Amino acid sequence: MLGNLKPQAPDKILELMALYRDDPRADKIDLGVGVYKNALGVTPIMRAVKAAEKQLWEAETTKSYTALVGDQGYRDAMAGLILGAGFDMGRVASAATPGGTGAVHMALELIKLAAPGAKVWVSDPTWPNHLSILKHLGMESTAYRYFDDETRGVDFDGMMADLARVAPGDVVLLHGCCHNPTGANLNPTQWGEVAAHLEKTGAVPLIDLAYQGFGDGLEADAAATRLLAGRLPEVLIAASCSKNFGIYRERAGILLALSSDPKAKDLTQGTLAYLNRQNFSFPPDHGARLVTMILTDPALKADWMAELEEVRKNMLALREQLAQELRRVTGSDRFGFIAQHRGMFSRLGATPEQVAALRADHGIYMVGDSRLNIAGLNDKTVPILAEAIGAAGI
Ligand code: PLP
Ligand code: TYF
Repeated sequence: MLGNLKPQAPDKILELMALYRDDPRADKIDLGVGVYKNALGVTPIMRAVKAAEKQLWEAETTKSYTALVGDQGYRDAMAGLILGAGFDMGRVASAATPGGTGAVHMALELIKLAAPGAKVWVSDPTWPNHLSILKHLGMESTAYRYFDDETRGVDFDGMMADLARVAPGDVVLLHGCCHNPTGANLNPTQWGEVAAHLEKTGAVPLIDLAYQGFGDGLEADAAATRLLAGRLPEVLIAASCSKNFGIYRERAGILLALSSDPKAKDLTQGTLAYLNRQNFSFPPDHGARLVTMILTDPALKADWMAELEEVRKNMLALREQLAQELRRVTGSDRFGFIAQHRGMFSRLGATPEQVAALRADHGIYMVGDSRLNIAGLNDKTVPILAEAIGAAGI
């Protein structure tokens, strides 16, 4: 039986991690996988997470099962973080999931149950796992234009022209902030136009929110999600705690499913419990519990927010420095977009050959589509990268 399996295409980002690990060069630079690293190249455990873990170890009296959709306290705290304190929580069905990936997966399964033929529109490009999960679930997807190869910003006219073809009940997958892999994001006016268009067409947004707090701040990064949530009758939100709490391996995520009708909300809540049970039964609790403790304890929350702000500002400073170094090396402003992009990633716009040359000649690892992880840099390696980009003629 098992011999009949067909090999599956490997994840290129994870493959790159292995290549980097096996490179013996001492001065290699890892700009591949989307994990935050400080100036020492360490992915730290955040102070508030350590403190909450200590408290939890003292106070936790049982590891018995929670609920199929996870702990109520976690779901409330996350809904508040994402949707804001004033939101009508009566509209929100939710389920804790294993990471943001689990939330994306559950959202797509929910769509499949509710609207079996629904087509899912995805940005070109998008996070490769969106496409592979859609394919795995046998769901139809269509790409909409998103990235402008010339300006390295959003091709908004192209995007809206493509989305003009969405049908009622189609789903449009949007990155709530910090687009992965490009780093290019819609401005508030453009988000308003997207909201109006979805309202007019009756298409449902699925918002992937994996980097809240990594772009312009916790509130600003949730603004587009809140705008859509406030204007549209149905909205799906798949959020991750991996990055903004730095708890990647704990697998904490959440799916929020908003409806405007109490009967639909109750049906959705029951279906989320059903779907969790079919897939993995109870979701992981440890990371979710730490998140709940942090979000509900004013001192822990203040410390977490302060550290997240340091992380965000560090990435912004690296963006400014890299744009400036590239201005010096190339004598032009054509890399100015790096300072405009937000989040961990920027797509440079280099060819696969140029990306391969950076790796072979300089030990600089970025994803084949020329996505680089800004957090993989520090103030010493920024000039080295800028020189290498110049030498590769990018
Ligand atoms: N969505 C996007 C766009 C991401 O980049 C990530 C990153 O890892 C995720 C979802 C989910 O991450 P995780 O499953 O590790 O929480
Ligand atoms: O895009 C990234 O690098 C992150 C981490 O299968 C990641 O989102 C990469 C690949 C993968 C899961 C997570």
